[in-house]
Amino acid sequence: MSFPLSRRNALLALPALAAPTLIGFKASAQAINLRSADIHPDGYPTVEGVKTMARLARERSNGRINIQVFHSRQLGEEKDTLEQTRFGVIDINRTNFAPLNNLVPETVIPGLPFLFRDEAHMHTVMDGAIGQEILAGAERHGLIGLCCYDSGARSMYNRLRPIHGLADMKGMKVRVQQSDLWLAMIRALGANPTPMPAGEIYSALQTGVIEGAENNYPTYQAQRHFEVAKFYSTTEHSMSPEIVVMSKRSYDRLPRDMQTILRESARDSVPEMRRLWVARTETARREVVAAGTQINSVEKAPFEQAMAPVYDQFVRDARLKGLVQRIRETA
Ligand code: BDP
Repeated sequence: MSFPLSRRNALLALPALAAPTLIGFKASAQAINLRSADIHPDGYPTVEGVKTMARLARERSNGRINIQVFHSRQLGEEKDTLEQTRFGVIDINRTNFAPLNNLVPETVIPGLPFLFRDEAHMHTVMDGAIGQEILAGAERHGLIGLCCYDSGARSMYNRLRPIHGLADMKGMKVRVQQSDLWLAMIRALGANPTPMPAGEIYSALQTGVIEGAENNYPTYQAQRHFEVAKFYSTTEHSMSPEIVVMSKRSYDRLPRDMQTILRESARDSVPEMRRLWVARTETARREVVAAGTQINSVEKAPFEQAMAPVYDQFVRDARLKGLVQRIRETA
C-alpha cells in the first residue's frame, strides 16, 4: 500500500489487510465488503447500533453492502484504529469524540464540561444543524462523520474513596482519554491525569498505576472496572457522545447511490441504538451495585466552576465560540 504507516500501526494493520476490503473495488454490481471497529464487547449498544446500520445497508442495497463489525478491540484501540480508518485500512469506526479532539477542533465541543443540560438537550443539538457542522469537521481529516450515538453522562470512579467534593480529587491519579481537552479537564479538578487507551485501564487500576477513571455505567460495567474501583460518584461532568465515522478513502470509491445508503442507514440506526442505551444503562447500574459498587451523588456546582477555564483554553476562535453559544441557546 502506498500510504504511510508507522511500524506499530503497520503491525496492527496486518489482520486488517489479510481480509478483502474495498481494495480492487470497481463501480459495478460487485459486493462491497466493509470492516467496522469497536472496542466494546458484542451486545454493547454501540456494537448493536452498527450491526443495525449493517442490516439496513444490506437490505437497502439488495445484499451488495456487507459490513462486518469487529468488536472487543479486535482491530485495536481507538487512536490506532482511527488512524487506520483515515488511511482506508479500516472502513468504518465507532469511537468516542475524545480521540478525535486533537485532530479535529470541532470535536472538542460536545465533550466540554457541563455543556449539555440533559440528554434531551444533547439529542436536539447533535441531531440538528450544529451536530452536522461538528460531524462535517472530520471530513477535512479523511473521515466522513456518519452519525452520533449516545454515551450518557460520564462520572468519576476510583479505588480509594467516595468523591464528595474537589478536596477528594486532589492529587488522585486519574486515567483520561487521549485528548488534550480531557487532560485539561481532569487537571482543572486538581487531580493528576494520565492518558491511556481504554484497554489498559483495568490492569492500571489493579496495580495502582492509576487510582481512578471516569465513564458512564455501561462502560464501567462492560469493561469490568467495577471489579477494581468500587467507588462511583455521579459527577456527570461531560456528555461526550459517540461518533460513527467512515474512511473518506473507502467512501470516495463507492458509487453515489451506495454512499447515500450508508449515510441513511447510519442515521436510521440511531433510534435503535438509543433504545438499547437506555436499557443497558439501567442493567449496568444494577449489576455493579449488586457486585458491591458504592454509588454516591455529588454537588456539581464546584466541579462546574473548577472546569470552566477549559472553555477559554479550547474554545478560542469565533467559529467554535459561536457553536458553544448556539448550543447554550438551544432550547
Ligand atoms: C466509552 C466510549 C469508548 C471510549 C471509552 C474511553 O464508549 O468509545 O473508548 O469511553 O473512555 O464511554 O476510552
